[in-house]
Amino acid sequence: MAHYLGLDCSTQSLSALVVDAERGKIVADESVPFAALPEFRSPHGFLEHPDPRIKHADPLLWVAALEVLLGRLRQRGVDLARIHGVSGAGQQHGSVYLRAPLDSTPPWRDDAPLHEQLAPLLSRATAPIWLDNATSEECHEIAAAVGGDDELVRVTGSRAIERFTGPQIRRFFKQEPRAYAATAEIHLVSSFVASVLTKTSAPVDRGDGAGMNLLDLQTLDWSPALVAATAPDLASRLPRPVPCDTIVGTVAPYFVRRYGFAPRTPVVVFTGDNPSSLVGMGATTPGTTVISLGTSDTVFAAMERPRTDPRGFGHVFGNPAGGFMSLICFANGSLARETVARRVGLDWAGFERAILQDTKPGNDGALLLPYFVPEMTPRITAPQPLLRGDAAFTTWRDPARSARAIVEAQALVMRRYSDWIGGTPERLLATGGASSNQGILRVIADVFQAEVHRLRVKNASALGAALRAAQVVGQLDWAFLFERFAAPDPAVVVRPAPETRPIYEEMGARLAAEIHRLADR
Ligand code: ADP
Ligand code: XUL
Repeated sequence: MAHYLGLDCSTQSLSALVVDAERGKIVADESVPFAALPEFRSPHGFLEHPDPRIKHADPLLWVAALEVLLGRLRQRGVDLARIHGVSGAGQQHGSVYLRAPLDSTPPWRDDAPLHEQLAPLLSRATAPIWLDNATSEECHEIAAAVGGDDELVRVTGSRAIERFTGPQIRRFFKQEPRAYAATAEIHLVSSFVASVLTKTSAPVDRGDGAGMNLLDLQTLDWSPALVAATAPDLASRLPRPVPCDTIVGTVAPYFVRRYGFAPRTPVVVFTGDNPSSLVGMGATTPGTTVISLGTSDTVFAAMERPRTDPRGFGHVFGNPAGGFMSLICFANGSLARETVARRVGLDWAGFERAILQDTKPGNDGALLLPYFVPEMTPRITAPQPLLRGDAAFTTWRDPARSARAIVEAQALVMRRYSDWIGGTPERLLATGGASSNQGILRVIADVFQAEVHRLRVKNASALGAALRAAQVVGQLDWAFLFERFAAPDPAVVVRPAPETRPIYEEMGARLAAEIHRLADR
């Protein structure tokens, strides 16, 4: 039976999912949290920096994690020779800077870890990731050069966005012009990991490329005006944008020797973690809204034609199954929930109980604005968690209401800022690490007044990658794959309580007024 491997290089971990596509079975599900590689000093996937706006990761961490992950799969008895095709996903927007294409380097040796052999290839030691927020100036410059943010939205589906790759490239060029000059190729996280796996210069998937402020959604190619506005001679440094069903190469001999892949195993272009999750959730046709509760919280849905957010916070990316997807991203997702849980001394089981048993919708008037790190939706550059309520609540002495408060506020902002993607959804699909928390799903169902479903597989992004490999290499159609892998878990359906509707309408209005005071103009 043909097996397919999906990889997901996300913010805090690298995961693998192996599927037996025809039999509808998950053969292996393995993950390496970056906290398990302490030598890279990135327990949450990025390096500490004195400037809180700067969030960079060491790309070699991802290479080291890939080796640990493949080693673990082997140890668990997964026969990688049975893999007929590989694809993958990466956290979006992050960029990796190389002195030379990987295929121009001498054959990789087996006597030293790969990340050590790749170190000299980096023209920039670190990769800015999507949490980085340091490029406001560059965003203004790029927008001004092309005639304003409205023009950027028209061409790329998003205004100039701090975490997007174009502004990040511009900042690098301005701050380190010599290192920029020494850069031959600039990759997204997705195309970097695919390049490593194939030892080639892998192209960029258009769907993920749409998160760079560089791709023209009409031509599906780099926009000459934006490329010119971003940095000199950028065109020659960007990989080609290709459709999502492109086979970009085969697994490199190094991985064949070390981990037992069959020679010439095909690799399908890697995409962004959100487009990949759209596939993993079986949500590639319009009508279902996905809420992904990972490091970031995202809300997204398939759409046939690009539609843009009138408030300017949302984005348009490519849908791997054809057409486009809308996406809204909230930086204060899991890390904000974790901060609250830690501050009031709750583990996740306690956090869940606090919501389901110890508090009630509306939280007796308590409100907590969830802004611990700079937020992109809405734009808040000077974040501070804001607490409104009685004295016990506002001094963090009420753990149960703190837990409910952060989740209620997050769900309310998700609803408010996703209203443009197509009315009130009847059905939501939840994924990501925090979707295993029933308390969180309950609040989301009540706030959206919609049924929340969850899939059996937790890692939708890695699953989406494996399914894309099966669709392209195995020529299996989407309906066949979704029926087998993306059916919601019938045991997890959270139905909204209709009596909570007015409570959340009132609370939503209060929250909007508070946000109005806090958000940048
Ligand atoms: P990413 O793909 O962005 O790296 P994941 O989707 O793997 O993130 O989610 C990781 C996050 O899930 C952790 O930061 C943690 O806060 C959260 N998480 C895990 N289990 C629970 C739980 N039971 N309740 C709430 N949050 C959880
Ligand atoms: C989407 C975004 C994040 C990253 C990390 O625009 O920035 O969702 O893809 O998951």
